[in-house]
Amino acid sequence: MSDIPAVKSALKAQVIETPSWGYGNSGTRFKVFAQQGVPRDPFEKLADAARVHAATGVAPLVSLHIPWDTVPDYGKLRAHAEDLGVRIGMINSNTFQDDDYRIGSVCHPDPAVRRKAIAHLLACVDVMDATGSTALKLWFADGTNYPGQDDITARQDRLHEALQAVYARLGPEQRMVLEYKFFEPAFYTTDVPDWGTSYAHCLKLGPKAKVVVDTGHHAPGTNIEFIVALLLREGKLGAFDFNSRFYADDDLMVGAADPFQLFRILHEVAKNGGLDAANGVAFMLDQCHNIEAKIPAIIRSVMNVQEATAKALLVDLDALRAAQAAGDVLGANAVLMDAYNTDVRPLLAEVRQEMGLNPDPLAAYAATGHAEKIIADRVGGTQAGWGA
Ligand code: LRH
Ligand code: MN
Ligand code: MN
Repeated sequence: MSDIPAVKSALKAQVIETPSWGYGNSGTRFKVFAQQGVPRDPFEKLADAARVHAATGVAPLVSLHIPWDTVPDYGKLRAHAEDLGVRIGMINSNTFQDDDYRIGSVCHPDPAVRRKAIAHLLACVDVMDATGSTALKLWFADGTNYPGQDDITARQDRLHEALQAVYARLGPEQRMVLEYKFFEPAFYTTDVPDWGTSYAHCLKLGPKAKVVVDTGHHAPGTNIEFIVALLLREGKLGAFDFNSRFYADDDLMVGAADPFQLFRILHEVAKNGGLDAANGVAFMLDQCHNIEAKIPAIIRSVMNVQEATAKALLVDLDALRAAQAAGDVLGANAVLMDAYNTDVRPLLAEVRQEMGLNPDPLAAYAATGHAEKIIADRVGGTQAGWGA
């Protein structure tokens, strides 16, 4: 049987980080649908993120993307976040939106382009210093489109050199996480296509470098929970970028496409100590909300992660291990399915009430009138950064 007070305190302690770009306008390469009331600058993105935290109580960190969230004074941005009751989370680098990066950034054959890309990554560490952020998130669009276009091995060497330069710049409390993605925008080779490549680089760099698992970055049918279990076992799971995919990097709301997969992932996390703060795994959303209202969609996403986490925490591990040891295939599967099929919404409502929150975060947000106020106050919101 599960220890309900322990489950509740784990749920209260969970931190889910929201992405600044999720609050801005976004779209596909076909169309960006502008919504009314979206933030016009990073300060307003933080204000919206603070609303998500106020409604859910578990989203105090906001991830920034540089240069999408460039401001003249990061100290001021940090103070603004703290005034709102939130903090700056991971700093995401961006070496994919400059003409110079047409055939790569840190893996580019021209050393001058590589130097420019590395300078950006180091500037991101400066932003960490100024905002109090403790993690740099790296994702590289680098790769090739045609066989023979560049040397696969030489590109790995260039990647290592760049990563090492950034690693050396990290302060004692800072770390870096390296994200992989199997394709897009490159279609023949990608320089960090999978967890194995990211892991190999992080291992070489040292303990401050870990792997990011973006749930949308795998080929269909990939067993993501296996990757998660393995990385946790090796002490190399740094962060999640949560989202849902039906086809490729869809960036839809986490838990919308496949809540069972999210549960299976969180079962591995919960079972293997990944929820313990000491393990340092960051639970981030990396989503965009092209056609739905953004703040409610982010609240819903936070709730989806909480529901999957609650179910994972309800797995009767003693019964599971006993069934596994006895070779009871159906019995073991039934233990897992019992937890998955539990309606955890009443439990989460209780958790929220005990935290002094409205048990229904979406209703709590709607009651604030913020949605109407931003439509009236903000004209000409900014784009999240891509999809123009
Ligand atoms: C790349 C990615 C990466 C970027 C974000 C905007 O597809 O997942 O994390 O920083 O999208
Ligand atoms: Mn991502
Ligand atoms: Mn992505």
